[in-house]
Amino acid sequence: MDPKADIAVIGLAVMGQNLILNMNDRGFTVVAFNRTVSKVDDFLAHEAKGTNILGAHSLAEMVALLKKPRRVMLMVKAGVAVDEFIEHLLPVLEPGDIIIDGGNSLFEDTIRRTKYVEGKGLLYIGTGVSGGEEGARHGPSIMPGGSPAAWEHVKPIFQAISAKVSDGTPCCDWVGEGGAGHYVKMTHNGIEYGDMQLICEAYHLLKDGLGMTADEMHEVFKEWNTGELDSYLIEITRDILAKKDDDGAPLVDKILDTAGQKGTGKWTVISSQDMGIPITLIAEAVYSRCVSAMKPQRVEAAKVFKPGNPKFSGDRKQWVADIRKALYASKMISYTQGYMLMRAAAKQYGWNLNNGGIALMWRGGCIIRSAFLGDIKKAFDKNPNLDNLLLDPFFKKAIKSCTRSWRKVVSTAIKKGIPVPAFSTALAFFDGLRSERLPANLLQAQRDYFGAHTYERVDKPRGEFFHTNWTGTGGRVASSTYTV
Ligand code: NBP
Repeated sequence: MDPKADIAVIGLAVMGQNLILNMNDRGFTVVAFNRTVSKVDDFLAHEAKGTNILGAHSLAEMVALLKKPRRVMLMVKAGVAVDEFIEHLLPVLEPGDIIIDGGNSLFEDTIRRTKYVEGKGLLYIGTGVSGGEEGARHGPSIMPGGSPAAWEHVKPIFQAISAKVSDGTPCCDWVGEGGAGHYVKMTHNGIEYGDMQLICEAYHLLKDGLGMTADEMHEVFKEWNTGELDSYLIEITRDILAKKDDDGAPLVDKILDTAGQKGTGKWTVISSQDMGIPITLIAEAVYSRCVSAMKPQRVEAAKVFKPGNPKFSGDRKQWVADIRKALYASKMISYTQGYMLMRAAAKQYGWNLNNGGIALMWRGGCIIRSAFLGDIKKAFDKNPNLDNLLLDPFFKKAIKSCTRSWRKVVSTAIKKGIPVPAFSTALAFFDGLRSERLPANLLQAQRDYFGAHTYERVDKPRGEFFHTNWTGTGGRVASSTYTV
């Protein structure tokens, strides 16, 4: 067998198959393998028929077909399947060869695997791939991290198959060492949860607050997709609202209102807790899916706590404009929080993240692609060390122009009993952020009262800690201080 293949892809489910076809279209020779080997022949006989794609029936056969350094990409279920394949691959590969995990792996696993594989003399890449089936086939957003020495070997393939922005720049660049690629992909998915929840809350307000039909809402989202909210998720919402079931009724109305999740939103929130970064909007988006899944309890509670009239009064056109602004402002908060998280993670794990590059990678191909990410890219181009997105002049002005509508929408939704957890947590975060003084002075007093946790004083330098014997019966010993 001639070693003529540029790359091997293991895993012939939806992502693997489409990435292989994409690589083939770009002129790369790909060898396909799958745990259930019969799927290789099936793929060659159908989807890959007439292409240059090769099939292998064993790992040894696959490896023999690869040019050196060998590039082997796993597109299998995240978790043990990746560890198992690494164990099977190590004996058949050589030092300098590259194992790539393109699945949605937890970044901590990628940190561990990078070290492990590098320890065996090979190189490792953990890469986020976003865009679903369509993206994988025609151009995903690709976020690679891992062993820096591997990048030059995968760069030509990854950048060729990735989505491109309008000037042709690929939505794929090196993210950073170790688990950086999967961390950025995880944050992308968390932001995706947030964007979807925001759109769902806007839909809820239009539907119940304004009593709009699916066709009317289709027109609203169509209009929204032409401006600052222009994005893939608004676009598919527009199309979903126009879709009719066989009986001519809107299909969306027939879909059970219980949301599923695969865990990447949860991972983002867990990491934010570890890092002490408030990504409140993504957290609410994850919890909102959990609330939606409590359908039987909701049905019972709805009988007991009957909702009142949810209808908004006043100018409908104005309400639509206000909801649009509330959505835009909340979205700015969500991305601000997401970038705060990535910044903290980069500091903690020693990654040199390129914030503008991340916006560019997300600009096309992935589920959160939007015009908005172009504005974020510009903000980081102007100031690569921007601490907080809201402090960029463009976003400062943009959020100021939305606050009146945002407060009106959130307060009216609360009065009318329409849940808007993401809109309202975004506003609460914004108000917290712009409060020079928060009530945490009282909180520190409480902590010191019951646990001798100490506090700092406004009239003393930072870093000096005080303890008060609040009751006169406590001891003189304070608890140690630490920050979570
Ligand atoms: P799946 O996540 O459904 O995985 C299917 C593949 O994993 C098959 O090749 C299957 O082999 C293999 N596999 C399983 Br399942 N358990 C295995 C095990 N214990 N050992 C070895 N192989 C095993 O496929 P997918 O939806 O194409 O996703 C692939 C990866 O890409 C996942 O990590 C996913 O989270 C990620 N991703 C998916 C999307 C999407 O939109 N679907 C988007 C972005 C990223 P078999 O054929 O023998 O069962």
